[in-house]
Amino acid sequence: GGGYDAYAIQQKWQARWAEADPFRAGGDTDTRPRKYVLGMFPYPSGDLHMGHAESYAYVDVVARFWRHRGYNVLNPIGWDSFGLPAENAAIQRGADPGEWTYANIAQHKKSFRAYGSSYDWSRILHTSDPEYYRWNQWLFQRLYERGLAYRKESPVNWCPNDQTVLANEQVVDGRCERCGTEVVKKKLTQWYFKITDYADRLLDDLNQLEGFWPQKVIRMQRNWIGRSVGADIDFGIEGHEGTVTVFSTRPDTLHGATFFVVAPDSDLAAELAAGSSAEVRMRFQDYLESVGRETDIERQSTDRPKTGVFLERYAINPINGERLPIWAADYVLADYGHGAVMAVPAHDQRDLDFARAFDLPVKVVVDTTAPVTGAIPVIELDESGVPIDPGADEAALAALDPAKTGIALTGEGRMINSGSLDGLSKRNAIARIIDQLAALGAGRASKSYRLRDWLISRQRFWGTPIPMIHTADDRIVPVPDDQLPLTLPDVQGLDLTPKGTSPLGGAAEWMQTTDPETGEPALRDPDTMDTFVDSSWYFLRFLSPGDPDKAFSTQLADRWAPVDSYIGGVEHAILHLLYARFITKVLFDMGLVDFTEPFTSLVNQGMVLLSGSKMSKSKGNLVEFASSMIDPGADAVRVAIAFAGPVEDDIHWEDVSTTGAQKFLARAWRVVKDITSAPDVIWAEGDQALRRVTHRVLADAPGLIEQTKFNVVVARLMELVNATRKTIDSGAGPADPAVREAAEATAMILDLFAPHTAEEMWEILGYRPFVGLVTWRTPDPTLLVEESVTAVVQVDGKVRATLEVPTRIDGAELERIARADDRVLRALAGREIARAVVRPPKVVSFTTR
Ligand code: ANZ
Repeated sequence: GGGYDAYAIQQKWQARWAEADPFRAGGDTDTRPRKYVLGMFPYPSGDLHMGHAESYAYVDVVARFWRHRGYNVLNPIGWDSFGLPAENAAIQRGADPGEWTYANIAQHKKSFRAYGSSYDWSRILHTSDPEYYRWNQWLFQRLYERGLAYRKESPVNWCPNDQTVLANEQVVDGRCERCGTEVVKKKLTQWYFKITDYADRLLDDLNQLEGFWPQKVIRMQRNWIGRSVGADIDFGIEGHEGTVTVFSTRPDTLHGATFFVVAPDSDLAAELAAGSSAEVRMRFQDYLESVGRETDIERQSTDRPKTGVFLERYAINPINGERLPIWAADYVLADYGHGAVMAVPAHDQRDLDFARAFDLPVKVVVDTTAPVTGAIPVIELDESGVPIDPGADEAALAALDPAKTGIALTGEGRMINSGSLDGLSKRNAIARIIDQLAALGAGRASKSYRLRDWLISRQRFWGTPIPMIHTADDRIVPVPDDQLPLTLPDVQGLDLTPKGTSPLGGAAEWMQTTDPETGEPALRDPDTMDTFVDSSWYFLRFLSPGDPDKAFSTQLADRWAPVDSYIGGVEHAILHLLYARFITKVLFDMGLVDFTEPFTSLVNQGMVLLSGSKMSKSKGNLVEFASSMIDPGADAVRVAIAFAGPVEDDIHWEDVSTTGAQKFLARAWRVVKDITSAPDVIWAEGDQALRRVTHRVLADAPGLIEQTKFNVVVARLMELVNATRKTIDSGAGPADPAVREAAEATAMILDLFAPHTAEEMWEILGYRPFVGLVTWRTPDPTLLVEESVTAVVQVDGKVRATLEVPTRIDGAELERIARADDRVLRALAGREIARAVVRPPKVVSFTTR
């Protein structure tokens, strides 16, 4: 007797796995093909919740699947254990961030063991271990040598609450990604990684990922890099040495420029204002202060009134010598393009809004009523070779006057009022004007990117110390490689409360060092690195996590990397994935890896929601991972998650039935208990109908798993268990070989979702562990042939043909076959079918006129 005891089964198999460690990746001598399956490693902040339960359940499905398919699978786990959550928790509790971190990690490990995740437990890494972070420092030095790590003073995003700088990527809608505080700008000297050097490659290589990464992530990365193609144009400034350059995506509209705008917070604006009257200087100062309080988002918002200050200075249009008044206005950003624009109000909405607010002229240079057909315009020239005005429809154009309508003409058309450009299409006008500007030495084709360099300095304790030395004579030199790791000082006695400077600065002894070149006293850099540095290359460290001599082995990277299947949340669509892609390309350029993209395929799971919102501690709707498993058991939680819907969809936790999942598992287990045949039965002698169901599932499941349709596979397993039960109860009985065959297939496939139960079933079936290592059964093709029926085709009430068709044929297909049949065509003799009645799979009836 005895029922299905999820808890006992779980305990038993977790102990066996812990003892035998069966899921270690095979080493050098393993000749199987390889798969690297990786879940984004967790932050050890608090306990794991249902979002983790979901993500790591999917990871385990994929890892287990490839093992069954005969692959040598690498599926490691580690912790992204530096960062603000630990530091903030430590400050709140007055504790050591390390203690808090490692206590959480211990809890996580227990939870993953209790979940039955099939990790290679020999490869654990924690990024906060000196053995790990010394290689962040090594990486920093290599970037520094290549000119890819540099310091500069610039306005940075500053979170007044966390008292630290943030990368652009960590500012969401003008607020700190972590705490939601409004981010302000502050001028600081900081370390940057020069990711902009890789902008084109980061963008172009996204094409390779098309079809393997979610469309949404590719799109987000493209937008983030934000490449714009256009021209740089140099304008002279009256009373100013040299020229000022603007970036424009519409150099074709140069003749339509009627004023010039500089970002108020740019050096140029300050310089121009300084050369102006006292009154202008005062107005400019006031304006600058008010702009300093605005976020970039506010500044770019199109629906707020335009503001600005006329600087009483003039720019000179290089193409026609026109004087353009120069304004400082907040809609122009200091750190995009060159921080200055030529304003073309007729064809740019922002410029038009500004022109209307300050009564500036509007000059139309593109006739958007003129049709543009094809890429090559026909330009009529007069006898002196000047293009004849293509004849803009004056009335139609007048109706579109942007000065009156307030709507900028952004569409395609033909150039007008533009001298020798008149009549050209936009594309050709752009090519022509760039040539003309080049001839004048006043412009050239150019690109601009939204992407900024990656700011990596953080004024916090719990991170990788930046391995640089500031010498007494103001040089900045790297900590020599043989002095790495540069470990964190003891936290005892350090004040971690955020105050805008790094707590490491307070570690007086630690800060003192010597100049490696002169031996003179020198100071360390007190900042730590953004933790996204840690996660930008960790997938390589998993290949040899204990290596004391190098960050990773090129030879092992050749063997295992890139990651075949990467699984994690869409919240990492930009930051982590972009940085990892960048560092991978740098490592490629260093000759250390032979690939340029780190993650061959990417799966983003949906979120787990409770009452419609994302689970979080602050909302009080958090279901903790460990407690979720107590009652139904780990297997039921995993099955319920997999069954809840497509991987990429959100899961509404209140709709998820772990009870239903547990019942299903109990049913599967009972089938096995009821079997009376021995392992050596001859399957071919079993019930054919059940055999067909079994082999169909064996044949279909691999494709479904590869398409991450896990829910469909669970549904098919449920059908298989039901069919097996039916055969036991009403058909050939528990001794039928087909029943055993079905149960064995069930155990093997169920291992993907409910590994404890599957192992238990496998043992009851008379086999030695582990079902997790069993090779997928090859379906018998003769059992996959569709069953067929005879369909009849009538024409005007007379049977004209019979067809052998699959039982599961649909109406459209049946009608198509009937219409194409020779005998039917002969019976129709050219007459048209007026009505078709189709009843799949057996009847088609055509009526002619
Ligand atoms: C003249 C012009 C005429 C423009 C026209 C557009 C339309 P994207 O596509 O985002 O790259 N611009 C350049 N630098 C800027 C800055 N620092 N802050 C705000 N705006 C800036 O936009 C490029 C266009 O944005 C540039 O092309 C420039 O305006 C403006 F009919 O130049 B354009």
